[in-house]
Amino acid sequence: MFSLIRTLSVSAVCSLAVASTALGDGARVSATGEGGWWYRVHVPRFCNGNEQNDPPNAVHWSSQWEDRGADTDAYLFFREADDRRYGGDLQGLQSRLPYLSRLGVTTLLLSPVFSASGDIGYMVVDMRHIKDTLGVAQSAKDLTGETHNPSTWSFSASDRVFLGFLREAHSHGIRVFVETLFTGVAKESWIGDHVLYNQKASFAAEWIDVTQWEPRFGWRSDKGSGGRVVRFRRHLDGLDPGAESYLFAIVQRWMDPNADGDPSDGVDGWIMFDAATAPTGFVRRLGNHMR
Ligand SMILES: [Ca+2]
Ligand SMILES: [Ca+2]
Repeated sequence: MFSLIRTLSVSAVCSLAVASTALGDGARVSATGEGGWWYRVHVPRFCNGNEQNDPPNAVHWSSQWEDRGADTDAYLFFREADDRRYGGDLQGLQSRLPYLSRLGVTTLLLSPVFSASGDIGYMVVDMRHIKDTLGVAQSAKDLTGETHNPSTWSFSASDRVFLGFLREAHSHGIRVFVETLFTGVAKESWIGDHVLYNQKASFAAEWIDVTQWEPRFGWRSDKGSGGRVVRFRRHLDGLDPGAESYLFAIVQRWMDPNADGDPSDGVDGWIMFDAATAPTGFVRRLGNHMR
């Protein structure tokens, strides 16, 4: 059984600078009627299993968060502290699966793992691939010839780390849900870039909620217009049909990675970060597609 969780606000949880957060302090699962423990993990802050993929501004895992060092100015300190990264990744999370299993965890709710700008992962750059700082450094560079056609998509080294993690989690009896933004992409995403440079000739020209082409390209975003998240164009009760097809293909890719019709090798559910603003028809079709 697959599940789509609509969540109205998880940003407060994700912005916590802590290693991990237990959902509801051990609340029993109720959404599916099964017994079990759901456990929320902010992957970049849970466990660093591979220092080779650390982002450049990563600090040592055991460093003291409150140590100001030379920064006596509180504003400068918090600005620097906000930019700190700790290098948590999928290898680290996988190494802790036995521990999570001993806790009785049956479902992991992961913070966004797809290629994204920033630390938290809601500025989605490319949902076709896993973020390299969570898998294998620079692995996205090995990908060539990919378009919006799913037949051109391949798996990067980081993607394969995630698929290995899924196998290992399932072998421990743990389901994996992933969170993401569905109704838009980062301006600097591969889709946003393609529209920006190709304008009306882009394959995604109709996907994006463009407010004007001339004299200056403008788009509707999560912050009105011109923000960092480029919104997919609304169409009837959903999103633009091309954008919906792309998103359905993304869901299929991660729920059945080897495309053999058996979903046991894929993710078990999704958390929809942007449920509050997602068109209801799209949410309904997305849920049906997952089943
Ligand atoms: Ca790391
Ligand atoms: Ca499969």
